[in-house]
Order: sequence, then structure tokens, then C-alpha cells
Amino acid sequence: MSLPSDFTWGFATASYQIEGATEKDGRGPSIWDTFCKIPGKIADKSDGSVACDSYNRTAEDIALLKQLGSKCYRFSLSWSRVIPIGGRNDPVNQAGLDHYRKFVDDLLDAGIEPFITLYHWDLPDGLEKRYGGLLNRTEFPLDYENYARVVFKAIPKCKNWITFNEPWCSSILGYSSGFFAPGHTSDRKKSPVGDSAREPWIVGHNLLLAHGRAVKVYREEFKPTDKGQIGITLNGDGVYPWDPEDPADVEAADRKIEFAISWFADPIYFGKYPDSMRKQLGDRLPEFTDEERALVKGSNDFYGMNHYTANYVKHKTTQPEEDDFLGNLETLFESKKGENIGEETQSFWLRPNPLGFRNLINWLSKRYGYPNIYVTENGTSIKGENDMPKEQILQDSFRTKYFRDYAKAMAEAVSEDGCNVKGYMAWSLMDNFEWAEGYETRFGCCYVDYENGQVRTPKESAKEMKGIFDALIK
Ligand code: PNW
Repeated sequence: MSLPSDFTWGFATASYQIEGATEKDGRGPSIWDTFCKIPGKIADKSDGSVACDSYNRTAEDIALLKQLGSKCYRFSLSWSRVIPIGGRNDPVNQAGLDHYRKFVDDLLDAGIEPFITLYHWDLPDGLEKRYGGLLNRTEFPLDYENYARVVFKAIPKCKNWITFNEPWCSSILGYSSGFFAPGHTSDRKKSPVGDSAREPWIVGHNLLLAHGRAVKVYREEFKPTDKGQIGITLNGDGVYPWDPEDPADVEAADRKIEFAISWFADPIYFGKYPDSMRKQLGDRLPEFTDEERALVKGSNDFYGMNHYTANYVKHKTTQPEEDDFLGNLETLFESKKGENIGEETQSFWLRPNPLGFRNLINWLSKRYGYPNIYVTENGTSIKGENDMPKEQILQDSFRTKYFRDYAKAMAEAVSEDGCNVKGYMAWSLMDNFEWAEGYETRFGCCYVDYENGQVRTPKESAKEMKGIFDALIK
């Protein structure tokens, strides 16, 4: 069991979760700045205004990456630092753009390969206010295309581009459950606006169009000279039928992946939505025009995979609810036989199950023709970590075991099953703003002391990562 010699590995973060400095150097507000101000949305009433202060500590973060042996680093850009209001006729903020250009130069000088995510959920609030942000099928893709072009032009040295992080989360958590910004949902106790039956599917469609536009621009205007690669990052969990003897559960397990992943990946690889989704959602799922289909089909140079956990899947026998987004099924932590999927963590949705990772890599590889895969996120929270004494947090045996087991499962998918995984980025370089969970849930391989000047200290998992990969890479 091994990984090829050119395999790259490192750590990942996202702008709003680590940068802070939300009002510095001309940055405009994003929908997360606005969302955090609404009472009741963030568990500990916090926001990203200081976070890990990474905007002011780029040298420190690069030194940390170097110390840990990281070969690559995935981070995201704050669109509203680059174009404060966001639109294609709005002014570009040179200071914001220069900051990221220098960061890339400095990473390369340190021998670390940058992976830039253009969009990790922090839409400029100006676009939300101007035309409803991601809900706008014509304006949003055009403004995103312009933003992408501005960035491609300014940072030709970056060779790895991710258009969107987890469009599933933007669509479902932003427009169905309302758990994430901008918080739309049909539940009027939670939000005065939203239509969970329709908006998530519209948003998903518009994200695909914007992705397609940015990829077209990169391929036509930049790739011939810059020679980089571009793709989207999708999230999805491993699946096991609740009752493997029941064909309806076996089918439901596949359908679960189709509703989570193939929703985006099928249009990108095949130019159409999965039949299972069309069947359940009917005309609530938008249709591609011929022009849109041509734009989206074939628009991945690589597949970005975010992966954390697995579930047992049980089919439902009732008609799907209007706001169902799972595919008319239940997800469970226990199988019919009483097997448990994995240990509890601090995140209600996350329980470690490394075999689910290997299985899903195989499922995706088979369906999409063995594409190059970069695992752009994988990691875990730990039950009660935030309340542990610092020494115990730094010991970090649960997280270290998680990474060891998941890296091994991935290496098996590569060397035993023939899947083409080319790189791996652990989530996350450091503890950070965990969205609606605030700072109480920690996902970092490095501990961040929020009470004492945001000092970073590597936990055991951060220190072990190099050893884990050195042992696997040929
Ligand atoms: C990912 N869920 O989000 C994100 O890309 C990161 O920004 C985030 O910090 C990380 O995972 C850990 O949560 C997810 O509810 C958030 O299933 C929620 C879910 C999945 C992924």
C-alpha cells in the first residue's frame, strides 16, 4: 500500500474562518459579516472579525506550514477584499489583490504549492443586496466570471484553482435549512424569507453556471500561458445501506450520493442532472439551456473532494416532503444489525469511518471515469475538545488516529483499487471560526489560543502528518 512519489499533501483553510481584519485595507462586507449580526445564528454569538488574525500573520502562517513539512496549502480568497461591492462594474481594490499576490509569492518562496479557492461562502454583501446574490441566474455568474478573471490575471503563479467550495452547503444550508448565510428557509420562525422547496435548486444551478463561466475564462485566456488546472470542490459522505439485504436500501444509498454529489458532478461530467433528482424534484430542478449545458459539461480539470464521515442509509416508503433534499431517505449512525458507524465527535454530523472514504473514492472514480482527485478537505472535531486543558488538547490522539486511518484508506484506494488521488489537504491548519458553531468546535491541527493573542501551537496531529505521508509515499 503506497502513494505515488509526486503525491502532494498539506493543510487547508478558508478566508472568513481565519483572516479577521474584516475592515482593513478596503475590504467590503460579506454575507457572513451580516449573518453573524443576526441574534441566534452563531452558537457562541461570535463572528469572523478577528478569528485567527491570519490577514496580519501571513509570514507566521507560512513559517508554520514549512515547519510542519506541508508541500501545499489550500486557502480561499475573500471576494469582497478584491472587489468590495462585488460586481463587474464595481471598483477593484488593489490593496486586497496585492495582499493575495504577495501571499502566493511568499508561499512559493517557501517551497509550498498554493491551491486557491475562489469562493468559500463569503459572497460580497453588496451583491446580496443588489440582486439577491446566488439566486440571480444571469447577474451572479457574470459577476463571478469577472471576479475570477481579475484574480487569474493578478496571480498567474498560482497553478491550482478551485472555483467553489461545497456548493451543496451554499445551496442547502444557505437556502433550505437556513443554518448558513444568507439564512433563507421556509421556516418562518427562522427567517422572514425563503422557499426551501425551490431556492436551493435554483442556487445550485446558478453556482454551476458560474463555475462553468470561470473555467471557460481560465481555459481560454490563462491556461495556455499559465498552464494551471481548475476544478470544483464537492462534499459528500460515505454510505452503507441500513439493510444490505434490502434492494431499496441499496438503491437509497446510491441516491444519497446522487443528491449530495452527482447533483453537481453529473452536470459537470455528463451535462445533465441525475435521473433520481429529476424524478423527485420535477420542474423545481432547473433545466439547462443548450448554451448552459455546453458551458458546464466537461468543466473539471480535476475533482476536488471534501470528505469527513459516513452514514447508514434507509429508504423511506412515504412520499417525499417538499423540502426534502436527501432523496427521500433517512441517515442513521446504526445499521439494522446494530453496527455503529463510528465514535461521536463535537460535530453532530461527523463520526469517523475510514472505509467509507475508500468506498466513496471508488464510487466517484467509477462513475466519473477515474478523474484526478485532490482531497481538498478531510478532518475531524473532537467531543468536548474546547473544554479540555491545553495539554490534553495538544496530545490529540483521537485526531491523529483519524488522519492515520483516513490516509491509509486513501492509499488503499490508490494502490489497490487504481483510483487517481493526487493530493490531500487536512482540514484544518488551525482551529478557526467554525461557521454557525462559532469557536467552540475546533477542527485545527494547530491549537489557536483566542484569549492570548491568537498564538498557534501544533497539536500532535500536525506534527504527525509528515510522518504519516512519508511512510505512505514511495
Ligand atoms: C466544511 N454538514 O463544511 C467546510 O468546507 C469547512 O469550511 C468547515 O469548516 C468544515 O467542513 C468542517 O465543518 C461543512 O453539516 C459544514 O454536513 C457542514 C457540513 C459539511 C461540511
